[in-house]
Amino acid sequence: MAQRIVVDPITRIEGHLRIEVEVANGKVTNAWSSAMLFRGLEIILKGRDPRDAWLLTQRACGVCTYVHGLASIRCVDDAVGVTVPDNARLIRNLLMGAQFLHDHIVHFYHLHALDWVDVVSALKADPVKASKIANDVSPAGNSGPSDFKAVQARLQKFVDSGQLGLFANGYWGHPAYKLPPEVNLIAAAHYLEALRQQARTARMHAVFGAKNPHLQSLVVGGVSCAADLNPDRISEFLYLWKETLDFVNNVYLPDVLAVAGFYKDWAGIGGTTNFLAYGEFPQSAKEPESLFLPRGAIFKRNLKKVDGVDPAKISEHVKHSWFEGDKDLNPAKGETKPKFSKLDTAKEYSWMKAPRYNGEPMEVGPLARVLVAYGKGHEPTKKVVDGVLKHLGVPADALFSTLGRTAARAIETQIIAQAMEGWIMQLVENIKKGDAKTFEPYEMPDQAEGMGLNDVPRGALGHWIQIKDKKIANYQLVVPSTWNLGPRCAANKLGPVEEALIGTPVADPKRPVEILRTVHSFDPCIACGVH
Ligand code: NFC
Repeated sequence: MAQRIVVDPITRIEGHLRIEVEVANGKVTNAWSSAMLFRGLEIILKGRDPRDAWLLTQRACGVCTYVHGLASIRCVDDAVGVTVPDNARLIRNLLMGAQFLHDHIVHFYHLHALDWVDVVSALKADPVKASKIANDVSPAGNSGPSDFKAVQARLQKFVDSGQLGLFANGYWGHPAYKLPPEVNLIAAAHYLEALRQQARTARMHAVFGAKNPHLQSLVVGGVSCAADLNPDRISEFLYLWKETLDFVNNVYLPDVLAVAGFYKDWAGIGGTTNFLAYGEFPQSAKEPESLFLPRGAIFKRNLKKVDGVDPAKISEHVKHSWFEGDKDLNPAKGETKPKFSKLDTAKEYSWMKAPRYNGEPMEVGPLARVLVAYGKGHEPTKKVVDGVLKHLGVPADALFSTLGRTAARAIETQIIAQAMEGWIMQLVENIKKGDAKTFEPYEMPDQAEGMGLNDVPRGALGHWIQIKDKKIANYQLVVPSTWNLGPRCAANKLGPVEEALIGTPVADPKRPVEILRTVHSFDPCIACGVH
């Protein structure tokens, strides 16, 4: 007989998410994803100066702290018709690159790893054996047995105190955990190391953005950190970038591969059907042609055909959401009229709208970006993806899964980190030539429309603005977590996370760690998603 399980709230995410599933014969047969908070940024923005929109929208989130700032600035750049100088493009790319590195390291170690790693089991590990395994996985990332012993002692202290602190309330000892104690110990040690590394990585934002979270250096027409284009600041950025790149190469990617080797069954669980990437990192003023990570849409998992993206095909549905009406609107003409009733999975059950592309639900995020790039034959992506598939001994089809999504995030972290070196060097070359321009003047029109498309850690992000009398007449955000975690649409098609959950095994309905694995693999941010 089918049984309903509710996980509310899902923790180790940003914001408040409720997941309800139906389980029959040990597998999920139906799922509902509910965002349980409302923000109202689109309403707050009305009537304000378009130049302030980025400061307000950046507050949509403290995790992807920069991305709404950039989406908004690009949207207003588009509305006023300004092309930013090369240095501004490069600084914006470097800040966005730093955002990806920070976000993905935090996601893997601090938000997702404990779905796969049993920290309590690490107490049983042999530190000498752990060090030997760590050496086989990545000699450069290895610590000696005494370091592993010290980590074990720290963990033992947590356990003995009866207060597991940051490891509290895990499903420790659950049969779905498959790692040997030594690999659990390595991962637990790297969890702690990543806490230090993410703080270092975040400092890249402080170099050209004054602080993190919520950077200060964007302006319509460019960037305002002109005084920071000097050798000291650039070297500081370069140092932090190199330290992070080493961590990604020697610790993060090897850890993901080592853990994935024990969970290959998850290469057949948690997949979706359609994928959308706006692409990111313009390499010139020409978009989308110059984007380092390409733009594209994939339907029915067909990697041989990557379609272009037409923003006119985007719409947001509200039939199953707590909003007035039942129109499916393109965001250029979107509306935000909240109307709460009650949670009813047969009717309305979320504060998120349901974005659709050409009427279809689309997964966005690392997996979508990697698939689009791979399908388009993007060389840096092909090289890393083929290496990972070969290492794990799985076919490309394995990417359409929970494991594929988690691997794609690590894969793109390495690809983006490597590409950042070129952008830093271009900046240096420009300055050496005497080009220090960071801003292009513009006139605010009385009336205009604009659109800013970004691809950000959790996926495709778009902002749309209408300006009237030099003020914001309408503003809409269509956000990665809304694409991934939104509810059913007018045609009752499931949202991507709802689809991905179908077929997930659940060994113990009281401790549904398997549900967390798939939900966390999307790295949900409900604060962004409801904005
Ligand atoms: Ni918050 Fe996000 C932005 C989301 O749009 N979803 O990367 C993104 O948060 O993390």
